[in-house]
Amino acid sequence: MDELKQFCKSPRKPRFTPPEGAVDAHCHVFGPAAIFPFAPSRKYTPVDAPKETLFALRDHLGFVRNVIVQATCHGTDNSALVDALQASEGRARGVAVVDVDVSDSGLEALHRAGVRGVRFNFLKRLVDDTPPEIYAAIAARIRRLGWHVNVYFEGDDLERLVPFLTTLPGVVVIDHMGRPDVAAGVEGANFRRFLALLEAHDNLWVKVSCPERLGQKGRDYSDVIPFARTLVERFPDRVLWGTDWPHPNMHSHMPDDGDLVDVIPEIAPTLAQQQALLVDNPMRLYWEDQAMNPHINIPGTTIFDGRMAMKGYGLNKMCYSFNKAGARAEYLADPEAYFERFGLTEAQKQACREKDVLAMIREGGNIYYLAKFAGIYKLNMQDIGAQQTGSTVDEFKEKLRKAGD
Ligand code: 0GY
Repeated sequence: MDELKQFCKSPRKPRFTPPEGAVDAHCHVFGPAAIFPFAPSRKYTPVDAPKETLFALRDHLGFVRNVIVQATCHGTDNSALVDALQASEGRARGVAVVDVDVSDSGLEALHRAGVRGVRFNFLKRLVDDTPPEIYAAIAARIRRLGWHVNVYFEGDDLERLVPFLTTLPGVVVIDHMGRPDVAAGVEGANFRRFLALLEAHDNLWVKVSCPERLGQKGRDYSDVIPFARTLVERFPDRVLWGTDWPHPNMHSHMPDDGDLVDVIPEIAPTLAQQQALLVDNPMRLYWEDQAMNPHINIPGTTIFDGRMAMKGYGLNKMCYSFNKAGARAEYLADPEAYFERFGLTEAQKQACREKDVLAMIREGGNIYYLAKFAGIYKLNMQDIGAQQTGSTVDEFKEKLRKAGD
């Protein structure tokens, strides 16, 4: 069937009302080509889908924010994306596509505009091959900014990509449920493998999006719903939802975005699931500074919440590895190489070098995992307590003894 170019110009008003502050976490802007020309290397040429139309759609569907993902037709020229972010009054964040030799100042400018991630695309019909080592180098470059990696691949490519995906540091967001073969059902081997992967790697997030591309029944999306629902039930804190507007490269039908919004209560039936999917999860990933954090101001206390868990992910994972004697020996032989392996930030590395437990906590270290780190250096609870209270070990012991009198 021929490619359908024109997106639905007057989507219906959805019956479902998204929760307050809802985020459409996967959509694009195209052009306008007269101002932001498409990339010469592109594999398709879409119709213009400018920011004004996207923002009007956002309001019409009952959403408040967008995450705009750089589409392949704009290559690594993120100008249309940046223009939309800057016009959004803080209500859009972006996922960019960058070359490995992008300058640090170029990355910082993207960050200031609102970019919070980079996208790696593995679909042959959309992009030429990029060697994994190039993607790995980009992933290393963006860590400094706290960005995540967004990956787009077909279900059949999952096995081939697992070794690469599981070595990426930080959060990795997988587009469109990893594009499962819907005909195989949720019990199919590939989807079960996908679930097992998410179970084993809690830095992997997933977009429960794109029923219009994955389904086999045209506008009836019922065959896709079990996949999305399973993911929302199993991983409520790691799922995102998006319209995928303006739906490039569609052949079967052009979706009405109102219909897509009405799929949400079927994949996330409870209010708690809807709140996590549409508000809390995207806010945590893209508007970290504004995400709900009711206990943030307890004086003198570092609150270990979801935000801190994300910040400390690499550090805690490293400490967890110390359960194995071989890992402990490897660490002691070359701590710097070991830090790199787990993608520690400079502040985390410095805290480890100085064995400064309080600094490690400030950098997202969870005391449960840090105890394993302390064990390596034969620090006991009194050594750590002394650090935490700013006293010597003897003073701390004396304090404990007195408290027991
Ligand atoms: C999507 C899906 C597609 C296209 C792109 O970057 C893109 O060109 O992502 C697709 O054709 O499946 O997420 O928009």
